[in-house]
Amino acid sequence: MDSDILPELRVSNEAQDDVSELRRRLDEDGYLFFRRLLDPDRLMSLRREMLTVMQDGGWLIPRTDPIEGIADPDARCTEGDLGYTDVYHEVYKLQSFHEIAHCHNIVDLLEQIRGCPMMPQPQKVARLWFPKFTEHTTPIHQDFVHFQGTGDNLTCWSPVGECPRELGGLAVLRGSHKVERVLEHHFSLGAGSLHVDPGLHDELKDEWLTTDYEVGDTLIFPFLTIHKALPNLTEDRLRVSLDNRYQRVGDPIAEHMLTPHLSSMSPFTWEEVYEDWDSDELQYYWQNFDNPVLPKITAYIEQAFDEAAELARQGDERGMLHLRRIATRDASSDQGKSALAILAEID
Ligand SMILES: O=C(O)CCC(=O)C(=O)O
Ligand SMILES: [Fe+2]
Repeated sequence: MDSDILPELRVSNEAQDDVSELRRRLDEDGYLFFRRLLDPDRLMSLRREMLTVMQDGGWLIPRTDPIEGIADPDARCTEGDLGYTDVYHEVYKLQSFHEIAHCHNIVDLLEQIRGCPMMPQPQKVARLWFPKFTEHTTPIHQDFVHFQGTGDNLTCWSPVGECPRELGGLAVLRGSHKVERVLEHHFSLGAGSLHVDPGLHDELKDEWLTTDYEVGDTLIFPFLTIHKALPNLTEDRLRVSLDNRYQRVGDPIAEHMLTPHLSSMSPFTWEEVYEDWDSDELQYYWQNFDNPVLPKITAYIEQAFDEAAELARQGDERGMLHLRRIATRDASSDQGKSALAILAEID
């Protein structure tokens, strides 16, 4: 089905004060969607800040208004590329980017839904997706493979600015959380490098939903709900969005969620993140909670590496690209060394 005709997400604003109805919808659909849950003015000022950093990093056409997000096609890069991480980490230092994940509109709502104290996980995430780069669109997946912890953690996805369908917002597979397990994921290009094929599972229906997102809109879903991004089909606009994860206070957390996003690709510490902050209120806030820490399950990403290696050996460009990225990023790690060895073998 073409992404521009995917049907609409169900809007739950009118049920916002009816917690049993919200829980019923979450159980039935595997997501909740709210229009303007976040303050549009606050998001637009965050948009300006984030895009100004990207313009300074050379990603936008010089002298255009950063709020427009007009990308320089020559600067195209994505997660996994060192050039992406360099600019991304500058964006990541913004205090307002971290603060927005703690805003009461979201945390209070999630506490209502779960009926207990909730907290955003320390690792916040932004996605800064270039146009004309559609092979790198986030593939179909369940969040558990990346973020782990407990199965009923909740992801909250919000565009930073308007995000009509052609800019490539998120789509969810309605009711897919009812598979009640982590499905087998395979190598793919795109954020996370892992994708699942819903067509292999008879119990899943083909009910993809999305919308033309407006500023402040927020999509909430648990870790087993199958979802994907739509391709950014615009001529020249960057898509900017947030996806943050929330858990019960006291629930276990996977150790990598205690670190800044993409710090495994390029060293980056909380101290660096906090360098220019004017408040310490949210710095290391999670240390006040006693969440047991779980080791990261690496099997998913190791399988993706093995599959990419196999593809590369068969001369597949996507496999080779994946190996080249890993080799460039970290030539001294075990994966980096084997990526280099396999690439040398192929040449
Ligand atoms: O924004 C994207 O492209 C990916 C987001 C995603 O998969 C998520 O929010 O879990
Ligand atoms: Fe996801």
